[in-house]
Amino acid sequence: MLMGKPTLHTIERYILEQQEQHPGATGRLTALLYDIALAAKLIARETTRAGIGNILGATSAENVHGEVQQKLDVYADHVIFRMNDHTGRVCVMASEEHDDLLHISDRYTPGYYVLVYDPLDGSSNIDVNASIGTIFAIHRRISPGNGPGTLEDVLQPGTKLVAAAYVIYGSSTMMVYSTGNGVHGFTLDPSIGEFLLSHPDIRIPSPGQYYSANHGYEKYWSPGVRRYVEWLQALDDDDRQPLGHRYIGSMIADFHRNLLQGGVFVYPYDARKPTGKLRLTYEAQPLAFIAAQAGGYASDGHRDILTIQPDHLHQRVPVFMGNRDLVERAEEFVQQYDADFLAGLR
Ligand code: AFP
Repeated sequence: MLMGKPTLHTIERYILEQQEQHPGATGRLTALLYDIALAAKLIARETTRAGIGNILGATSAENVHGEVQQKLDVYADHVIFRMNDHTGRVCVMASEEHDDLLHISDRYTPGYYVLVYDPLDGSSNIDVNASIGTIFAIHRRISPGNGPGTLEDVLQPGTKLVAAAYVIYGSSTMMVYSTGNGVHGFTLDPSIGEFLLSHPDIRIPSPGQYYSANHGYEKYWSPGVRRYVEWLQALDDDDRQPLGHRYIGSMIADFHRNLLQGGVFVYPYDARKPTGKLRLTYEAQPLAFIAAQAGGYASDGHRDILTIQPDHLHQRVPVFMGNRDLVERAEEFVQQYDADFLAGLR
């Protein structure tokens, strides 16, 4: 008897249904999201075999940030590019693993969308079997004409994003995406190879339960960040409950937990890293877009991350991201206490 059972939504069906709500839609974005989901399945297949295959371990190549690339990074980067270089849907790509733009071969017609991705974030966690992820950001092209996309197309503020998604390879694989109409999460059923709707219309619960920050760097923190974290720990008030602390060192895993359970992710500027570590276009913008669509907020301490106009491809940005009230509190602390500290970093 099937009556009364909830409808089974594959990611393809769900994306299509969302598209049908927009009568003018051409289907190009829908198709691009399918391609991304397919790339995610291929990467998930390899990440779950990482411990048994010879794919485990680092290659000798370094990426533009001087980090040793893992073999899975190389694989994920390649799969995403190859999945999107010939479809006629994308005019240019940018990957966190490459110095420069990834151009579409002149054998193929450049498309209308711009795809920016971090193929495997948190890759230093691969060898210890902790969760890792892939992040995608999609813009419309803004350069005139139908030729190859340009740097201008990639360097757009987050307010111009058409869609953002991430995939987390954890105890299960999940894809979470937004096209500006809420945030929806799908869990991969490996037995049928399909992403099934498991988390419709995700909203960040309030009050937030957790904060995520690398306490190992506390000695480099600014006075504002220190005071903020002490406030999260409720050190100033015996009667207030502290937030729990969780930090994996894999932004997707920390972000995903805080999205589902409420909390704030903090990767600030500090005495060693005046602009923090995380990349604006590859990591901060797409996750800020998803946070905002789930009712949350992301700030660099002074302004909404989505409003920042990037000026170069691998730009870094300080990040405070999660429940709106917790992020706004961070802004208050850093604006009150960090003016001198920041002036000293310049
Ligand atoms: P890797 O991809 O090199 O592992 O870096 C991951 C990351 O960009 C982000 O996912 C983490 O939140 C952050 O770096 C962790 O950095 P710290 O080790 O400095 O805390």
